[in-house]
Amino acid sequence: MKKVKVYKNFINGKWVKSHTGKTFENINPADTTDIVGKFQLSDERDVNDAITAAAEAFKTWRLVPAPKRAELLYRVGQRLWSDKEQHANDMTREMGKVLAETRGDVQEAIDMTYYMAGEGRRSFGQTTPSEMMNKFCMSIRQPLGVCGLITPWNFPMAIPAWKMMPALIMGNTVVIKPATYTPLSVVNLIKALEAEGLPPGVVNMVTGSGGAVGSPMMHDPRVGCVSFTGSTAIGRKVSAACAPDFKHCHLEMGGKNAIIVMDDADIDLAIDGCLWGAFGTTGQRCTATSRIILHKKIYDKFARKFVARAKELVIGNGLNAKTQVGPAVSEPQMNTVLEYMRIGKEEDGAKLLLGGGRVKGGKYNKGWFTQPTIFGNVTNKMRIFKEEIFGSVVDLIPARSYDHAIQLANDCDYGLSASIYTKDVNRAFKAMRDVYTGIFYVNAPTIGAETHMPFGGTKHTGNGHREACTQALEVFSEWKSVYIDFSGVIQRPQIDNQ
Ligand code: UN1
Repeated sequence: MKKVKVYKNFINGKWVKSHTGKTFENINPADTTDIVGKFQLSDERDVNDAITAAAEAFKTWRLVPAPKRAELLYRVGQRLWSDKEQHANDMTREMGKVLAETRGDVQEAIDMTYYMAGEGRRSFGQTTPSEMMNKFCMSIRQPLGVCGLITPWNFPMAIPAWKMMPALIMGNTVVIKPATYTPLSVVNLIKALEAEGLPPGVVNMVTGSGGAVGSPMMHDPRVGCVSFTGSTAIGRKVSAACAPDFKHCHLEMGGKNAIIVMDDADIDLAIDGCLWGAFGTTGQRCTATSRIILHKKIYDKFARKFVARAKELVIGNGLNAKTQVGPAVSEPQMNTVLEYMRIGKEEDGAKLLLGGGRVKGGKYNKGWFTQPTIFGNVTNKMRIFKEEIFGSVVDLIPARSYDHAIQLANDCDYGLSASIYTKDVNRAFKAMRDVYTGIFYVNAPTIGAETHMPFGGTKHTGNGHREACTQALEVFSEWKSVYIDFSGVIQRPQIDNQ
């Protein structure tokens, strides 16, 4: 038998074992006989070590000039780019999504690294006149200290980079808890930082469960900021844990993203978009398309063509170049998706148009494969309309009119991403205004956000913050307003100048 590699935690610049002496296995979801590695099953003692190291490193890292911090990030971006193929292979093995997409994931990490490196020479504040004579006003950003990052398995390198790079460029230090299904991609990211000379303690990684690692991290008073991407249920707990100390708390949670296809849309273009939005990444994106709202005039035509195209999707191991849809990330995730397929079949009035179960037989038995599944005649009363599934299931929902379509799109607890397919520019602008989400697309699917645009959602998707772009800097810094009085006399604003 092949020897399984054991990976360690990264604390204070060293790769160390957990205090528990225990490990957990990282298993390839396309082939469960393939063990990707063993990782430390850590507990609060390891978290404590990591926070101590990060708090110590903060004393010096915060004083490194931001353009110098940026130079390190530029080098890290270049290194990730050179090693992209290896990182993509590792990621497909641990997460399951196809190689083209894991290359995209690494690229998104590179994009964010370069973008935030650029902020090293910007991080603009304001200078503004004072209302007093001989006095100067400016605002500057200051770091928060130790940032605790809790990252998901669906974008195993991109999302850690989304959080880590703005935290670092602002002068914070980091403790990261990677998702238990995909820690290798975070190890790869950290190795790039280490190889480029990151000082000890500036970034620390502790692997393990949410309860044993994430929870002590978010409760520790030395942590100034927690950034979390994951489910709304866990996000609520993170929010509650941060509240007593008023920590910065950034939450990026669920979605139930809708594409509206109007009667004047280019139907083939819309079908391409809906296939990619719904079944790309096996539907395991927060931004995945899970509701397709169709104007009644084109409902039948769209449904027929869409089902025919979805039937042709090639399901399999993401390492195979022909594969279009990989497995679910894990057995529990597959079971959740299968449960929603069962619920859908029992919903009163919904019609199963395609799929509805596990892909079985031959090589598929070794992995967690679910069929691309389409339900027709879905209404807003149904659970499959309302609840996030995070898998290869999509609803077709008939709408009477534009107004009805908008009402259906908004009739949802989440508000991450939405889209409209139409050739009518007036309608496109109206929809852009009327759909209450953080991201909106015209004639493109709900997935595919770029790193220099704010990323996040309304309602139960988020708590008002945004990742990416300069908005991410707000999460990882505090403003300080500075007044410099060079008059040599006491000056009282609002009093002496009236
Ligand atoms: C996510 O699913 O959590 O916009 C992130 C997209 C990707 C990021 C998705 N760039 O689909």
